[in-house]
Amino acid sequence: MKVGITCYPTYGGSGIVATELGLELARRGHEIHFITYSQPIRLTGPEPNIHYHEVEVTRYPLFEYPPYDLALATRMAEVSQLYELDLLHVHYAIPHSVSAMLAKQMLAATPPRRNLPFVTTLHGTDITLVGLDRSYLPITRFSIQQSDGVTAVSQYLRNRTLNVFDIKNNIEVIPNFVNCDEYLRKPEWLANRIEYAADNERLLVHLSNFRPVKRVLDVIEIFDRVRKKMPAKLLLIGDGPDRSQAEWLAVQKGIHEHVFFLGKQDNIREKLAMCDILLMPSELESFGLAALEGMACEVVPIATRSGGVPEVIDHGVTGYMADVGDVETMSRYAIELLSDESALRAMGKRARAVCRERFCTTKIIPLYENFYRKVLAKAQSAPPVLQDSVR
Ligand code: GMT
Repeated sequence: MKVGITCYPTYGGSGIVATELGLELARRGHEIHFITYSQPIRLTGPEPNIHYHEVEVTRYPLFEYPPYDLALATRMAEVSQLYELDLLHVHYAIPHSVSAMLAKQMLAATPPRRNLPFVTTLHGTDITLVGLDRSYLPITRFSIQQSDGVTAVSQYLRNRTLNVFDIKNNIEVIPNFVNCDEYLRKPEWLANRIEYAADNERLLVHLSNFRPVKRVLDVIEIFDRVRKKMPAKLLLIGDGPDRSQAEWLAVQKGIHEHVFFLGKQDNIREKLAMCDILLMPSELESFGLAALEGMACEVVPIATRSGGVPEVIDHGVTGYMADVGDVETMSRYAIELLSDESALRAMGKRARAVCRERFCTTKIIPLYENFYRKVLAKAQSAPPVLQDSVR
C-alpha cells in the first residue's frame, strides 16, 4: 500500500507512534510518505520505502497566524495525486484530520476525481484537552465524523470520544506498540549506568514533554522521598514548560546534584535500559507510551491510575498505580520495590513479557494493515465525496 502519514514531527508521543508506524510499515514493503512541517525526530536516516515531503508555510505580513492547515491540505492533495497514494493516515485530530478532509475533497472535485480515504488516529490531548476547547470542538468533531476510519490508542480514549463528542463513528482501538527487538535491557547500555549512578545507587527515570499534565513536580516529590531512604539518582528526559519549576524544586529540596536534566534525547532506549523505575505521575494519559517503552526495557513503571494507563499496567504485576497527586503512595511503592532486588528484577521481566505478548510491533502493525484494507475496500465502492467543481 502507499500511505501518506501526517503527525506532529517534533513533540510528543503521537509523533513517535506515527513515525515508528511508518518505519515498521516500510520494513514490511509498504511505500510511506511523511507529510509534515519538519522531519520527524525518529526518522534519522535514509530508509527504503520512506519518503519525506516538507510542508512549506508561506509567511506574509498579513498572516498574523500563517495558515499551516491549508498548506498541509494542499501538500496532502499534491503528494497523494503525484505518488498515487492509497490513503492518508493522520495522527492527532487537530488540525490534521481537517486538512486531510480538505485534501480528500480537493481530489474528489478535480479530474480524474478520485476518492482518497483518510484515517484519523486519536491520541489523547486532541480529545481530552485541546479538543474540548469550544473553538476547536465543532470542527474536530466534524472531521472525525468525516474520516473514513478512526482509531484510538486505548479503550478509555475510544469511550471518552464517543461520549464527549457524541459521534456515531465506529472507533477501533489499536493500542500503541513498541519494537521489542530495539527496546530491551542490552548489557552494553546497562553498563553506561555508571555515568549517572554508583553501584550502590538506584536509578529512576521520567520521560515526557514537561507539560503541566505530566505533573513533573510530583516526580521530584517522589524522588525526594526515595532519596531519604536510599542512595539514588534521577534522570529527567525531555523538555517543556515545567522544566524550570522542577529544577527549582530540586534545588529547594537540596537534591539538585542527584537529578540529571538531560533535555531531549535521541536514544531513549539506551537511557531507559539503564534504569530501575520509571515515574509517570500524570494528571491524565490516554495510553502512556513512555511506560510501555520502559516496560520493554524491564523498567518498572510507577504511575497514576488515569485514563488508559490501567490498560497498559497490571497493578502489582507489571508495575504500580496510585491516584493522581498521591505522591506518598507512589513513593512507598518505589521504596518497597527498590529495597528488594529480586522483586524489582522479577517485575521488570514480567513487564517486558507483557510487552512482547500484547504490545510488540509484530502484534500491532498487522492490526493497522488490516484496518487500512477494510477502509480501502469500503472507499473503493463509494463515489468521490463532492460534485465536480472544475468545468
Ligand atoms: O502526552 C502528551 O502531551 C503528548 C501526546 C501526543 O499526542 O503527542 O501524547 C498522547 O499520545 C501518546 C501516544 O499515543 C499517548 O501515549 C499519551 O498517553 C497521550 N497523552 C495524553 O493523553 C496526555
